Order: sequence, then structure tokens, then C-alpha cells
Amino acid sequence: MTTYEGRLRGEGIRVALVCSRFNDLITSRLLAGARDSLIRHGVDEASITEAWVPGAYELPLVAQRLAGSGEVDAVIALGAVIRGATGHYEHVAGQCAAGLQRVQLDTGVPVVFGVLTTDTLEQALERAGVKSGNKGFEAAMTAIEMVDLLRQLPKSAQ
Ligand code: INI
Repeated sequence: MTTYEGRLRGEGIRVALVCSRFNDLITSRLLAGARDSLIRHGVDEASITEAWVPGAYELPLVAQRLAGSGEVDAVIALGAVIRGATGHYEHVAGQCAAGLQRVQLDTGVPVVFGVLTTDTLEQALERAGVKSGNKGFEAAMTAIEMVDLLRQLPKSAQ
């Protein structure tokens, strides 16, 4: 029996963080959590790239550019879409999620969904390090695990 499981070893991994400015009270906390997590798990600070986009809807395009650059092993997309703050919540959140998934499938580079989708600002704050952990910190762990897992798995035949 063969079992594959990624390890949380960040040494030698290059990571791009793409962060949305919309709701930056929240997203700046996600970014700080993600950076902290990457460094605590052994990622060299010099191997971390950051890019800012206007809103969550713009995350997939910039994630696509970075994932396709050949210069990063994983992309972490960070954003906060809050239902109370928008009439087009479903469109922004849904297109963001679908776009990011498409990028990782098209490029083969893991693109982590570190986007909070909540009903209220308070819920978003809770998930950005106030009460129930920091989604950015978790997203960084997912990125490291996925890079390690993909390195172990058999290469695609096509
Ligand atoms: N972008 C967000 O990241 N979060 C939101 O809650 C949000 N709201 O409320 O509308 C939001 N809208 C902007 C959107 O992401 C785009 O930047 C904009 O539509 C231009 O394409």
C-alpha cells in the first residue's frame, strides 16, 4: 500500500500571497497570519512574494499570472467578502472561488482559497485572528502541505 501525505515543511518553497484591499481591516490580518505561518513553517522570507488587488473578484487573474510564471510553487489568495456589505455577494464570492479553482486546475500550481465569506464584519473579524484562529495562517499551512504532497505524487502522464 502506498499512502501520500504532504508534510508541513516550508524549506525551499516559493509562495505568492495575493491579497484583496477591499475590507483591508480583515485582509491585512489574514496577510499577517499567512506570513507568520509561512515563516514559522520554514519558508524563507526572501521566497515570499506579495501582490495586492482591489477586491476579491480580481484575485483569480493575478493568481493566474503568478501561478503561470514558473517562479512560485503555490499561490495563496486572501480576501473577505461580507454579505452585509454587498448586494452582489454571491457573484463576487462565487466567481472568486470558481476562478481560483480554475487557475489551480489549469496550471497545476496549488492556489489556496484564503477568502472569508461571511454574513457580518464581526464574523469575518473572528476568523481573522480575533477569536477562532486566523484563516490566513491556515491557508499558508494548506499551501505548504499541497506543495509537498504534489512533489510526492506521480507526475501526470499528459
Ligand atoms: N470585494 C471584496 O473583496 N469583498 C466584498 O465584500 C466586496 N463587496 O462587498 O462588494 C467586494 N467587491 C468588489 C469586487 O471584488 C471588485 O473589486 C469590483 O466589483 C470590481 O471588479
